Amino acid sequence: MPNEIAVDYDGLIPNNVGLNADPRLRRALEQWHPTYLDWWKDRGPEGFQDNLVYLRTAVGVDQEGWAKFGYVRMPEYRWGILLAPQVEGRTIGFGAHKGEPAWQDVPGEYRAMLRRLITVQGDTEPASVEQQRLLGATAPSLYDLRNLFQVNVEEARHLWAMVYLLQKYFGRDGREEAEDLLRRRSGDRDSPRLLGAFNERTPDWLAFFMFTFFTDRDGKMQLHALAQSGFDPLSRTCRFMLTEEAHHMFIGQTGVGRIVEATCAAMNKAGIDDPHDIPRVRALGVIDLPTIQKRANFHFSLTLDLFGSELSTNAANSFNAGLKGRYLEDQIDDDHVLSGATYPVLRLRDGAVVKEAVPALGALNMRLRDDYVADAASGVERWWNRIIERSGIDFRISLPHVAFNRRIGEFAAIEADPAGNILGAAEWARRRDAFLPSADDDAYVASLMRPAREPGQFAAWIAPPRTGIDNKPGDFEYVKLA
Ligand code: BYC
Repeated sequence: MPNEIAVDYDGLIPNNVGLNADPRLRRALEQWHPTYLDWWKDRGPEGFQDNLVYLRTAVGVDQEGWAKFGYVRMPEYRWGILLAPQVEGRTIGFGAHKGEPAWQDVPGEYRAMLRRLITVQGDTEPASVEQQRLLGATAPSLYDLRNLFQVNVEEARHLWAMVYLLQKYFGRDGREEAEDLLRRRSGDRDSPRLLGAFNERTPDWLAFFMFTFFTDRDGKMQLHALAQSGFDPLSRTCRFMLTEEAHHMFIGQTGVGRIVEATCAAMNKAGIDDPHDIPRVRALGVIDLPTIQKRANFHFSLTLDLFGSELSTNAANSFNAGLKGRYLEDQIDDDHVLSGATYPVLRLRDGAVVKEAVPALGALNMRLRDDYVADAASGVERWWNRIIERSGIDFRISLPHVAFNRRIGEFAAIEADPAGNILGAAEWARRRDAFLPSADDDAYVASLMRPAREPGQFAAWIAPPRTGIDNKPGDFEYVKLA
């Protein structure tokens, strides 16, 4: 039995899964490694591959001191396989197998379902790296450049986490899936990534921060649901991934927060109190609040699609099977089987949005999405609206209705405004640019994207952070460009 806290850091692949004692698996991963590096160089961050970047690397799995900081060239980053410690005597917490010992191997009857969940999760990780690959060229500071690369190397480590599961537990099928994870490409017409939002562009830094706020938060919710899994290796993997994920959302919430802060400060300095006076605000070289709202509308609605349909037999099956639980399943006070339970779901009935109680088992995607919406809404209040409020400007960023701009599920067939009023096609077309970023809005944001590359220098449209990474001072050289 490997020691599960100590990480073997000596071999090619740092790990706490006893890779040395499993030559077949080690060989499979070592064979995958060069293709992975080719993928990283080809589809990972454009440029900066030879620069030293001040990065965090996971070196342990105990809560205290699990990471170390230091200068690394990205291709030399130590992508490792790290599982949270095994919980002695852990049992399956929900579904038809509730109370049975957690599986240490793949339950044969659920093999296909489990492989699918792991593959979908795995696919999102390299997808996000691909989506963000061009942003380095326009980073608003070295601090932000470093944060981008931190997110990128850790999402890539999450790919390793899923590839480990596929290679260790799914034999030949798993190896093929692992190869396909490097073959699909975000946005590619012939071989796209599996989920919609991961084929969109991340064209600028506002999009990057919105993505890390909204879409990484879907990652948080889904990882929490998978961390409840009765398949113990998946649970342990996801628990450790969540440790890293928190920082990605921090980058999103503070990133947008810093943009909001720069806008409010510039408006106050210029004596502008109407946030809707867009030409005057833009003349200051900052991003007007209505454009930030429209970007939030876009990323939020796109991310809601990642939860799948409100009513889903896939979700019911994976819950019943004990593979994917609810958010914080182990803290919910019910039977964890959901026999006879109902859950309120928003549905489209005779052209109106109504709430209907449906069997809870079929509504698990909706439930996870509700938990997500609450989490995102509280982040918007705490991180963005508080800054606007303190500046005295009369504006609030709000999340649009869940029926707004949807492509998956109950509301895919209709158009609704951000308040949830259903619109006809003509009215939607006429008003669309008031709800979602227009070509003009995007062009304005794009015009601001010029790099700031001196230590301590920040683009005018974003405020500096309150504290540095690893408590470094404001003018710290997070990326050595020389
Ligand atoms: N786009 O029953 P349905 C992250 C498919 S993010 C395209 O409605 P289900 C990260 C679905 O696959 C978290 N297709 O939904 C964030 C199914 O196809 P099949 C990623 C979609 O299956 C930032 C069919 O429609 N992890 O980690 O209950 C940076 C009917 O599906 C979409 C996970 O998602 C879509 N948006 O739920 C880096 C967890 N939605 O199978 C990383 C694992 C649905 O019939 N995945 N479809 O061919 C899952 O739990 C589920 O697959 C989903 C879908 C929640 C995604």
